[in-house]
Amino acid sequence: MSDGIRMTLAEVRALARRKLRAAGLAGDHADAVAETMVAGERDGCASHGIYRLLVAVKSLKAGVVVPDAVPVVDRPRSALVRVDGGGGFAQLAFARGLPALVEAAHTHGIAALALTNVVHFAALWPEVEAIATQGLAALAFTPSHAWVAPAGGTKPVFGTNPIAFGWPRPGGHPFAFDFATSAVARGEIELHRRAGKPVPDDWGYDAAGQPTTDAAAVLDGAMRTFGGHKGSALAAMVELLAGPLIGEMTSADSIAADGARGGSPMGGELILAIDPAGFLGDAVAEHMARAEAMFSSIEDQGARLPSARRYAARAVSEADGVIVPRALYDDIMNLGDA
Ligand code: NDP
Ligand code: PYC
Repeated sequence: MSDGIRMTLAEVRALARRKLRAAGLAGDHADAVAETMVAGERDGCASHGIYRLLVAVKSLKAGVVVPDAVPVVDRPRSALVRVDGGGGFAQLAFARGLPALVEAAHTHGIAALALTNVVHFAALWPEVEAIATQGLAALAFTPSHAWVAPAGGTKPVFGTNPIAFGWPRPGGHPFAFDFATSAVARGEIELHRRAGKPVPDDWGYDAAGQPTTDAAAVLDGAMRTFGGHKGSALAAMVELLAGPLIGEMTSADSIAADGARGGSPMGGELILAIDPAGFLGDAVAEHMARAEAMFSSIEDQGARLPSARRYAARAVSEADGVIVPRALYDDIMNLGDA
């Protein structure tokens, strides 16, 4: 096949692990990081699938990430869980904090998990999905690097600052969404640049502050928020909740700390988990049914739920595997082996 390589998910997982281990990442981190890349590729999220191998290896080679960091979990209050990731990738820190977050949410009705001192390059929906499958509503936020101009400006202040939400559904996949507060994830613009494709002229500005369709010029200039002032305010909220509130870096701090090494964002993530039984007690089933009625009223008119595309892609990938673009596959193979 000339334009892509078909791979099973097991092959994608093995490839990701091998390349991460070859780049010096400890085994437990390599396993956790590989899982999010497999999840992205499996669910048709190209910007956060196996493409992220190039990004993660770049961070490892640049010395931005501590390859053998040991996450340390503590409980500053009984409903608050904190994991100091020790400068490692966020995935293992999340995995180490998840059981305590779920337990605290079931105990108190609501709980928060702060990841600090982590390097973050991943999508957030695997995290809210993992929490929602345990019967909890979930919200997650993380800043990134200052790449995005506030509405009304043209100079980067915010990160691409995703917000993710998960809602448990009886007998089915959770309702979930996960999106950057920028017009599009930066990874999507990077994929346009790699493919030599123009971007829409409302995705960003060049370094002179002019709208442009040149992907490379947007990457060197400033991205735009989605929804004008609304996305801009949400981006600021993410900076505050997953930055100063948990003693962590803003996106401006992160890009300054990177010092032009080109690594992934450093800093924190805030994750909230809410147990519906906390407010509802025995009436949970009745009110969850009302949520289901709302989902039906969306779908019954032909609109789709967020994540419906992703779950459909998942079913196909699990049966047939995925197709990795040839140029990306070649770049991954050129990363070197142990
Ligand atoms: P998209 O615009 O691709 O998707 C946003 C969400 O909207 C998804 O949940 C998607 O569901 C849903 N959606 C899309 N179209 C429709 C529709 N027609 N009807 C209903 N729902 C719809 O996301 P972004 O480009 O903004 O972000 C991509 C990823 O990048 C995210 O996973 C995010 O976490 C990640 N990211 C990570 C960052 C980090 O710092 N770690 C920074 C920025 C982004 P579906 O998937 O089913 O299409
Ligand atoms: O695509 O904007 C992005 C992104 C930033 C960090 C991880 N992904």
